[in-house]
This record gives sequence, C-alpha cells and structure tokens, in this order.
Amino acid sequence: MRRNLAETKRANVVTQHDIKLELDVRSQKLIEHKLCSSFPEAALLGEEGIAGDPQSDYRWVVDPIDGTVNFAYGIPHACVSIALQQRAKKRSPFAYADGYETLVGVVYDPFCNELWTALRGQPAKLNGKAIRVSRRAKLNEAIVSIGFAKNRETLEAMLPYFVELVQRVRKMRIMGAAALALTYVATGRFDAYIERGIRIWDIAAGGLILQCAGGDFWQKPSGPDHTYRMIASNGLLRRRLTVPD
Ligand code: LIP
Repeated sequence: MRRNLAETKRANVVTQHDIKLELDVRSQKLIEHKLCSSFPEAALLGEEGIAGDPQSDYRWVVDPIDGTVNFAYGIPHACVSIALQQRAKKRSPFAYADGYETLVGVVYDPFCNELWTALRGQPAKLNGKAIRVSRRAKLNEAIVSIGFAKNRETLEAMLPYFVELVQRVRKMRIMGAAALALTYVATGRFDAYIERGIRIWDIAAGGLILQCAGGDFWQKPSGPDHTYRMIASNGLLRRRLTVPD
C-alpha cells in the first residue's frame, strides 16, 4: 500500500459510488498465502473471496484494503483489517448472524504507522499501549463519523438522519474507511460511528477493538452476503443514536 499510494492503479470494477482495485485482490492473495499456510485449519472470508473449508470452526475475516476509494485517489486514509472468528459454542451476545464471534482483531494503517490490536477479554492496544474510548456523554460535544456505503438506496436511507444528526452534534466526519472509524472511536478520537450496508470484513476486527477499549458495538444483519447495519460508540452516547433500517 505504501509503495502504490501515489501510483496509477488498475481498477477491476468501477461504479458511481465504488471502485474495486486489482491491488485489493493482490493484497488479499498476500494475506491469504501467509495465514492459510500458517493456520491450514482456519478458513478465510475476505472482501475479495473465500479460501479453505467454510465448515471450519475458525475463520479469518479479511479486508485487504479498507478505504479502497481513498487509496485509489491517493488519499492516505486506508488500512488492512484482519479478524479471527470462532463458531460460537453457545448463544453469544457478540456473535454475528451466522454464529461466529471475533476472538482476535488487528487493524493497521500503513500511512500513519498505527497498529491496533485486541484479544477478546483483554485491553485493546494502539502500537502496544492500552487505549480507552472517550468520556463525552453529550451529543453537542461529540464528533460522530458516518458512512454512506456504496449504493443509492443506502444514501437515500441515511441522508435524512444525517441532516437531523449534523445539527445536534459538534461535528460529523465522513472518512471512508469503516475499520479506521471503529479504531478512532476505540481511541477516543471519535465518540461514535454509524453505517448501514457495511460488510462483516469492514467491521469484524474494529468491532472487537472497540469492545476491548470499553466501547459499545451494536450490529444487526441488514442484507445478503454478510451485510450489516451498525452503531459504534463510547457507550455513553448509545441511547442517543440510531441507524435507519
Ligand atoms: C468501505 C468502508 C466504508 C464504506 C465504503 C466501503 P472498502 O470499504 O470502509 O465505511 O462507506 O462504502 O464499504 O470497500 O474500502 O473495503
């Protein structure tokens, strides 16, 4: 990612609100090769495809380049997001719709050299130092990040809420990389982050990092192919936020 940020990039798919790069596929191949050769018993579910036995109890959930449109334009706000999930043995409040829960989460921003890590049940860390969410409990003091996903339908669903919320908070931010928005809430830089039409690989690692930093991570399935709607916050603001159906 560092080597190619300013380079011209080949796009495999271009739609009005999204770009998928050849570098996304190459980056996932790199990650797949390393993880699958070191842990053959774990499957891999990535934005650019799956590998291994989908019945496996363990799976890696990978977004090889989160913030691809930023990266395509040379905007240094993008990251690698990798989570390890296990099929939950019993009903778990942390499980996703298909029964897997996250045990390990790693998000790396190669442009700011910031590495967020979390193991379930232990404090989340940024470059090895423990992090905590903010203590801001009032919306009019809060910075809230929001995402509009990749299609017109989600845009139309989210815009009315954006117009209402922007008047109640201190600032809204639309940064274009879900995994970094989640780690920014976990680090107390943002106080909340909301998105609908987001995919499990965008949020699995960041969601655990947020929970291990004392935050609240609410997710519900909202469509096929691992699509979710979610509200991430410092916990104190949770009751004041919603995400359109
Ligand atoms: C992106 C997310 C972002 C969302 C974009 C896209 P990608 O993921 O991080 O929050 O608004 O539509 O889904 O495609 O760069 O991995």
